[in-house]
Amino acid sequence: MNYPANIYESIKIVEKTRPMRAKEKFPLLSPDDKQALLNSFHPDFREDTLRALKVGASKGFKVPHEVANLLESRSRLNPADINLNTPDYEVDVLIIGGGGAGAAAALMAQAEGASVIITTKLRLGDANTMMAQGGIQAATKENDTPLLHYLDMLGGGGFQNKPDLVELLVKEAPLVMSWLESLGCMFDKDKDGIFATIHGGGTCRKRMHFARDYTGAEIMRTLRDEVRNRRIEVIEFAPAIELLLDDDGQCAGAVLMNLERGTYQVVKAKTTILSTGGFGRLHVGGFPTSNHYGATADGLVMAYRVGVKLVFMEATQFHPTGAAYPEQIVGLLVTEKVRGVGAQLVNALGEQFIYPLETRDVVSSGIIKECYARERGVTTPTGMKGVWLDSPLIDFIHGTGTVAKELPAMVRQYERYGIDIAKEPILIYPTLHYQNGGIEINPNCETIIPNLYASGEVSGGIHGRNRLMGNSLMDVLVFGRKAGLAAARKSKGIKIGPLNLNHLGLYEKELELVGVKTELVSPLLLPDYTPDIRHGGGIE
Ligand code: MEZ
Repeated sequence: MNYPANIYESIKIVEKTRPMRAKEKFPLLSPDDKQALLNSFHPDFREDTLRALKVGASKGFKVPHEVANLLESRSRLNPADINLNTPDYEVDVLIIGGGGAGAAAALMAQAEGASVIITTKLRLGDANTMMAQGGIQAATKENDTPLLHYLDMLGGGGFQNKPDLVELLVKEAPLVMSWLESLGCMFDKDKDGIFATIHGGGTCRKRMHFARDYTGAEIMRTLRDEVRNRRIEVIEFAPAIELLLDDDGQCAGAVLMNLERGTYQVVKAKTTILSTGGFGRLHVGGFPTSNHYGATADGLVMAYRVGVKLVFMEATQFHPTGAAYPEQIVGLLVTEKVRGVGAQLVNALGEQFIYPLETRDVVSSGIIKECYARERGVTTPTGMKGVWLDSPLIDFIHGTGTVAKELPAMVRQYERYGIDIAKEPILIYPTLHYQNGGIEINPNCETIIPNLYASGEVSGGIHGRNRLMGNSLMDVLVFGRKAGLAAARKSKGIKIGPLNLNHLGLYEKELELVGVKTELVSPLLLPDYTPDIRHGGGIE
């Protein structure tokens, strides 16, 4: 690769310090030092990141400005334009979202005997599940237990996670691995046929199962095939734009919008599951993102209008290693597996500055500090700063060919731009990766609105303030399955009354009462591309 001179010079320094660093283990931070680092450098703690919500069930709670603006905006719908008396579809379980959580919910709901529709904004499988790379956590090994997994999750989440949700995830995780295998999902195995596993950040055991660095794609491929094989009805390019209630205040389905024609369709449903994913494409704090284009917080907006509560929305996950160079891929994920198999984080002077497998919030804060407080980052031609992820160290330690074998997706991502990551380090900076918080649920995935369920990234509480690697893929499966089962069972004894959209008028009134004047309409559906993300959320 033809690098600009400053980048090239810095690469030479990284190469020089590599043999010495290969023997060096950077010490873990003490709990106090971690907290101090977070307080000073994590974007969640910047004064200008959050603001209190003015209306709704979580009025007074602080959320990122970008989220607050969307929650306090107007509906796309004029209820007078819709005839709710003659629904286009009637179904037991409506699933909104075609990612991992939605697909898992659909499979379980159908197996329970319910009629099921999945409706999705883009295509089935266009979701963050597909884009998760490095692995999925489950305590399947002899030296591991669900209890250790539980403790790691609490440690990662700042000991604030909802314990009953964590318990469910860790206990069901090994079973979910067997379920995936039974559906044909192919994970990497050791020579003896046992799952290959590595560490992720904040894990006390090697619990990360993977399919090279295409783990999410392999899982989503399996689920998508299964949904198709079982002939579950999927309506594509048809985002839900509002939830429906009946006169008893029960959730009763949704209004869909045909993305191509702009026309509406009404789905009357006995139970409704929101699996719409997260908010990465809101570019909270001006950060680039690793998320797919549909991650625009649609589920949060719709659910907030019918009265759900939100939790942990003040905590956003910035994945430590988003691409910082070349410009064309800024923000794309550079999987944590790169560190899991041995790469170190190194500044412009070729020095390690943080243990690479601290939890993500801590590592990201360390990188921001290194770039902006210690000024030991590398500046790209557009002015973005970054530090090195020393990928060639992997082959240096484990032998030539390890990078090619373990990280084929990463190799491809960079070879398009003439960069050989087995020979040249990767320039990275934190990227917006995950919505730690979301809709409050119980272990049955129920929200406080009767017959409305939520699963996957749109829900909150499982990961507390900070999720660990590989627990999102497990979350979408454990809670997707749970939501599907619970909603299907509930739908058997339910009667839904006449449909209404009265909550829209009530919400508008609430906005007016507190003086919110806005032209913004939501759900956003697709990102609004003019934010200035060139500097990667830097703090200059
Ligand atoms: O869980 C994740 O976020 C994940 C697997 C990401 C990654 O770094 O690969």
